Amino acid sequence: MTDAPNARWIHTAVWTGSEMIIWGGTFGGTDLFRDAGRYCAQFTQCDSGLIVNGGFETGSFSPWVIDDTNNPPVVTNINPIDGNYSAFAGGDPPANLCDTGSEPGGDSSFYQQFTVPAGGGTLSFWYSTCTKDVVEFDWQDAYITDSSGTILQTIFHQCTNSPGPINQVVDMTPYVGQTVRLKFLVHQDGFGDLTGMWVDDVELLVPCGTPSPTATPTATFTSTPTATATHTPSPTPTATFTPTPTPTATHTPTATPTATRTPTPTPSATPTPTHPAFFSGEVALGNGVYYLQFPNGTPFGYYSYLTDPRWIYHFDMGYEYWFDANDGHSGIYFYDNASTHFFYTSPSFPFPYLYDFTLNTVLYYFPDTNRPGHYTTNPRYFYNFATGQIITM
Ligand SMILES: [Ca+2]
Ligand SMILES: [Ca+2]
Repeated sequence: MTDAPNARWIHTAVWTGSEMIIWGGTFGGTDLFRDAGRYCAQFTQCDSGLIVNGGFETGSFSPWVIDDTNNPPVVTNINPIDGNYSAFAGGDPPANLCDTGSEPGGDSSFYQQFTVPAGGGTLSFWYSTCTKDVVEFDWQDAYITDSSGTILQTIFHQCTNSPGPINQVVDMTPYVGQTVRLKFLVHQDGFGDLTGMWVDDVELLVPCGTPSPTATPTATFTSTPTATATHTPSPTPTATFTPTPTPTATHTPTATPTATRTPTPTPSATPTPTHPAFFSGEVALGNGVYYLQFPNGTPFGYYSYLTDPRWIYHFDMGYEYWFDANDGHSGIYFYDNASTHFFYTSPSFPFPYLYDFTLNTVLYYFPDTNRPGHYTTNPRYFYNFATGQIITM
């Protein structure tokens, strides 16, 4: 398992099927209650299918793109890493892949372009190499580039002789939502001492069970939430709530909030009286984890109460400290730990609309379209009604 959390005891851990979520606990007298996290288990990773023909078993490159042609890369059945075929760049194919021979001067390269899904995932590929030269003159490179070919990350730059295949992995979380290329390149100097590289089994690994993304996550955020009603939150701040809000936010949810606001159902199981009205209807899932869906059908999501029950750990929003708005609308103020902003929201505001007292505007918090019941996280995407921009924070 990778990304294992620090050792601790008296903690809570929940296995969601793809991630271990851990919070609380102590170790060596240190209180780790703020040291929560989500941990991916390597053994649950599956091929997302986003990289097409990653094993080159079609016997050709498509949809890989051949970029530099000194020499043109080939799909070869000579010394394949896995299956019948691997890709090969450099050398002097088909006569001579390695050793010495007729060596062009220049680059031999190919790439595949894809959009990194929410969560990023892990790029994995296998390669083997051969050379009669040194890195000052010839090289075997792998890159992450943007869609214009500008290098974002050099995965390796080397000149090695490694016939035994090597597995290389790349964390793609820095590129979530970006359209990038995975590019392989061999450079030769034309002296006659050849250099080459085989590539095979290229995959973007994601937690097993993740629906394979069909669109870029950014594309789903382009639509502006349409609004038609006017809502003025009239919070009555308590003494503990320092910023005196005078919100006159105009925002416009599609549904008429009053229509959806029905008397709060009184669930037979759940909430302890210490949880404010906002959380009415929450369902205890065990191990201290709750799931809340509002009467209008909108999920609030998954969260747990910390030792101080005014702190919740929301699986997507992060840490939130709540104040009951006591406004008769089950409204709530959140102190958002990640942004240090104060929010107001309620089941009829309705969440995921938030009034941000620092930005003085209504925000719309974007759901994660790939994970029902979840909202965007790492980064969190919001629509800012004051600027008309989508922001992360
Ligand atoms: Ca293969
Ligand atoms: Ca050379």
